[in-house]
Amino acid sequence: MKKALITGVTGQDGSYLAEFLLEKGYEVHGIKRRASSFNTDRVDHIYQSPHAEQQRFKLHYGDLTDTSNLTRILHEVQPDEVYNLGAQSHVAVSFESPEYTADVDGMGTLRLLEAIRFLGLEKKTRFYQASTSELFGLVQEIPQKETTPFYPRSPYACAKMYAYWITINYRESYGMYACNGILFNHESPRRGETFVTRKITRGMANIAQGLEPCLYLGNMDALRDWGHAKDYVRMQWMMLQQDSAEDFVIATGKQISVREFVQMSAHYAGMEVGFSGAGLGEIATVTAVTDEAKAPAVKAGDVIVRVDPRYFRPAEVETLLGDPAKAKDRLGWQPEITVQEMCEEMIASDLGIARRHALLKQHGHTVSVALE
Ligand code: NDP
Ligand code: GDR
Repeated sequence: MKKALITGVTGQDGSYLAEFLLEKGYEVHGIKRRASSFNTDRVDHIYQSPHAEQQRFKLHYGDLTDTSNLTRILHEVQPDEVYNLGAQSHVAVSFESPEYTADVDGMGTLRLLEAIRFLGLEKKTRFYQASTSELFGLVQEIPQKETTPFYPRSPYACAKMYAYWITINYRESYGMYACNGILFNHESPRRGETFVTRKITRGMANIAQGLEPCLYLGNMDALRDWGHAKDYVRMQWMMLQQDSAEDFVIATGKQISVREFVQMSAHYAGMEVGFSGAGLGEIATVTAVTDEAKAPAVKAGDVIVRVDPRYFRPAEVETLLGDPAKAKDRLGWQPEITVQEMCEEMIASDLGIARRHALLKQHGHTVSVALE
């Protein structure tokens, strides 16, 4: 039985990857951070009791800032594959906590690679690094592919740039099977609530159900190449099953704006919206309610989106569009879920949550619906 170790197992990708590897018959080990309350929501459905006879999913307390902890876990597990998905992954937050982001996202990668080498696992353990389209930042070429020059635009992207190169350096210096997946944005109902797609689907659902009057967003013009996390974790595994380690861009090859994602989300939540004004004064107004069962709390004329400069970033990545041709040609990988299907799935999930919250609220319970 192959063994995999996933850092960031409690995150969006970690949870989908753990499911995927368990289905493939792996023994899956995950590193979770100690928190003052449970933080395992995304993996609770695959949790296996340590008292069960054949436990194939095991969680270890750990942190990417803690070298001795990482070394001990690697020594104990002796994994065939390590997926380094753990990170302070929010670009805007990286401007608030640049040093911590560098420590976790940059140095954390080095700590893992060096622990693998120190333990003499460099010929056994294959290593996947969660690299990012944010490396392209101020884009130098459209669309972006494996050979496009980088121009990082945030502390997050700068930290990930170090991680990208140190992964290649360990491959070239020590013959490790270590590779980078340069993944463009990927989302799902499990996406963190403060990333823009989830913020929008959650916002539309809450507004439709009368839990919030209005959603506040930043740069509505930003263009992203959005795929589904389920498609992308499959590719993370495929990258570790090749004869030799290589780096791949993973993307859909299509992009839409934040504004278009708002329009699509509103549509699946039973509302049509129109945009007016510009810059800080831009608003989205409901032009029609198409499904009253989904959006009982909204009427035509309601303003449901406004721009708030607090969500602008000190340096912005305006446009990202990936070219996944290498992944398709070499590995036969193609995304199966479109952005429309993904958005519909996210809205369905968030409407379910919003309905439960609305019901609780009706019965006098306090519910947290903050849209941040
Ligand atoms: P999430 O933010 O959902 O998950 C991040 C995970 O990292 C969580 O499990 C989190 O733990 C964990 N983590 C955070 N800090 C530490 C730390 N100090 N030590 C150990 N673990 C830590 O991210 P995604 O699942 O969306 O992304 C996975 C990886 O892929 C990240 O590295 C991200 O930067 C990268 N990436 C993501 C893309 C995307 O569009 N989703 C695109 C390209 C790259 P906790 O649950 O306790 O917070
Ligand atoms: P990103 O994702 O920065 O691309 O990083 P995010 O969803 O945060 O932002 C995408 C774009 O939307 C604009 N935007 C807003 N963003 C947020 N979060 N909140 C808002 O209110 C808002 N309004 C507009 C942003 O300015 C940006 O242009 C994600 C993360 O998963 C990274 O870890 C990963 O590496 C990259 O994707 C690829």
